Amino acid sequence: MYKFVHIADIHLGANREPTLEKLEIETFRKAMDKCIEERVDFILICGDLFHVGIPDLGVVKEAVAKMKEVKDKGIPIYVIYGSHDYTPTGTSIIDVLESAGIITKIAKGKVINDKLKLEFFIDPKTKAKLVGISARKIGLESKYYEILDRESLENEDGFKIFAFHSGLNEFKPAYLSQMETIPISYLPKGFDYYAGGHIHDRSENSLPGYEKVVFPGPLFTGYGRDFEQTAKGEKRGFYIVSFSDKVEKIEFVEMKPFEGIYFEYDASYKNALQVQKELKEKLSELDVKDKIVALKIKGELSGGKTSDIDFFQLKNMLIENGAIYIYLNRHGLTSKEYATVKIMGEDIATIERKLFKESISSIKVSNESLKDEKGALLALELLKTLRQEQKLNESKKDYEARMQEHGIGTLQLSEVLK
Ligand SMILES: [Mn+2]
Repeated sequence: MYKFVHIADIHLGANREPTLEKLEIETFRKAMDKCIEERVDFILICGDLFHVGIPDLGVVKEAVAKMKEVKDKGIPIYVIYGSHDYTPTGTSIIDVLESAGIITKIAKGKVINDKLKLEFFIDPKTKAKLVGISARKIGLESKYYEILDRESLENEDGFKIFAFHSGLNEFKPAYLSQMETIPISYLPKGFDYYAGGHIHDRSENSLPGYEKVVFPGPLFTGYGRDFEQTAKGEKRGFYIVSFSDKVEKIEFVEMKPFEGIYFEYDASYKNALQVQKELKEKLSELDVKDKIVALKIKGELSGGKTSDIDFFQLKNMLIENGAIYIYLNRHGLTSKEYATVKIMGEDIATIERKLFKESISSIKVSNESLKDEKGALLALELLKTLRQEQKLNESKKDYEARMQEHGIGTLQLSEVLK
């Protein structure tokens, strides 16, 4: 019997805060050590290995050192691109690591006569046949699925794994109702295992023709919701799949990235002073030693401003009591007296998406791709591009040129400007 690891959404480099940065890479190292210890035959990473396509070299160095160790033990690492691994210019760290022989991309194919023909990659040791579709930018991969030649994939014999980085309509978590997903019928039928990524909730699913459709969820991310869920006790980790000519066992391996504690507080019908006092009392009673504390403060204050609550002092108190990091979510906290917040959401990404969606209808444009949902997605994509910081040793001129190039790439203007 053979074993492979299915892991996704690792998001290395998502955290810039030193404590979290350290925990993030440590969790990755532990996961890789577990793969070595379990003597798995190969590792399959279903997208979002890094948080951005061109990550900070510090995190690349740490990750490469560990992956090299895994590879030197005879365990190959196979990957597909995730939505975060994508860069507008086309070359991402994933491509660099493939050139260096650290990882192997398994999503390879060609468009022949308007049909996307995928090539199976055969793992030399186990003869498992892997094939997949990478994510590109938001939603764009659905175009690939529309023209995918499923028949030739379905007709192939042997032990087959399909890797993908997309949400599926049939298994969409409620909180992602706005996310663009694809119908499961886009995937070829009858594979032995469907290795998913992109959805940050763990799930094992099955439908006729599609047995064993699995999402491992994230290992450790910088997203607020993920932090809250982990602090609440949601298990993080990856799958070890044992197989012969079919899947024999699917086992979830927990990697506890940190000890967490979740605290939720409703400030409704209280004024800022009362809230401050009550929070101080309640928070001082928590056992926070060596834990990450996820605080969710919500509700509408009956008096005072939200800024009257001294969160800095509260955070400091928790740190003094031994907490290693405080994640504070007060996006849902408003004030009756100063009701200025119109857009609400769980985290920054949701707020941005809602803001763009709501604002786009008031803007007059003639170009179809700038309108409605499409326009909002493009705006989000552009924001993501423009958020990149100037790199150390990068001159202002080079930075400007890089941003311009990425901007043009994102807006797909290169053809127009040629
Ligand atoms: Mn992800």
